[in-house]
Amino acid sequence: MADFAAPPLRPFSIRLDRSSLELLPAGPVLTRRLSDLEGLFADEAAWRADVDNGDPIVYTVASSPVPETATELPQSITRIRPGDVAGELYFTKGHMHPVAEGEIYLGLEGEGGLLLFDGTDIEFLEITPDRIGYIPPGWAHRSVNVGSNDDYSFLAVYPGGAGHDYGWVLEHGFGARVYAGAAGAELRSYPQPALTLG
Ligand code: S6P
Ligand code: ZN
Repeated sequence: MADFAAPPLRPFSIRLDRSSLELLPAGPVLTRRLSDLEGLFADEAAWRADVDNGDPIVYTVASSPVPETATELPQSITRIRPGDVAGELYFTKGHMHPVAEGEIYLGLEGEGGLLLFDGTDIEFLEITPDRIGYIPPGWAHRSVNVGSNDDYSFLAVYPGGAGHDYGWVLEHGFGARVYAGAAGAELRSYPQPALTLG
């Protein structure tokens, strides 16, 4: 499998292949199955049943060779499959950057949502192709595929020294969950009732 390049890097260009949605040259690819998302879905029994029934891939993260080291600026493409666990739409684990630094996401295909939580306030940004979502420092972020049939893919560009704190999410949650509703995706903040999106 391709690996990250070792600093110091020389200037180079990266091609975004529009048909395959790959970054070329490629770096490592991370695959997250449903079993990797333990403790994150609201309905734990339904999550367990789906894990036992094939443990599907929920998302992949394909990086360029630019490494996650301080002062570098890595990029990756996340592709989230369509699906849900008892109505709760497939999402990424979500994390906080322990070194408070910003990040941008650029929508590439499908319909996505960017759920943000700073421990108090919740924001939800709709991310479609060519739309950029800005993640300010201090906001935990999780991506959701809100489309019913297609993959949702986006390009992330982030500071290589920001780090990824997944424990913060297990401790604080996101303040809201995203479900498939009759009229589209529904953001259900807890403990408040549902809001219909779009
Ligand atoms: C990195 C950036 C993304 C995510 C990716 C997977 O800072 O936010 O590349 O790593 O979307 O999400 P997660 O929460 O599993 O890292
Ligand atoms: Zn991030």
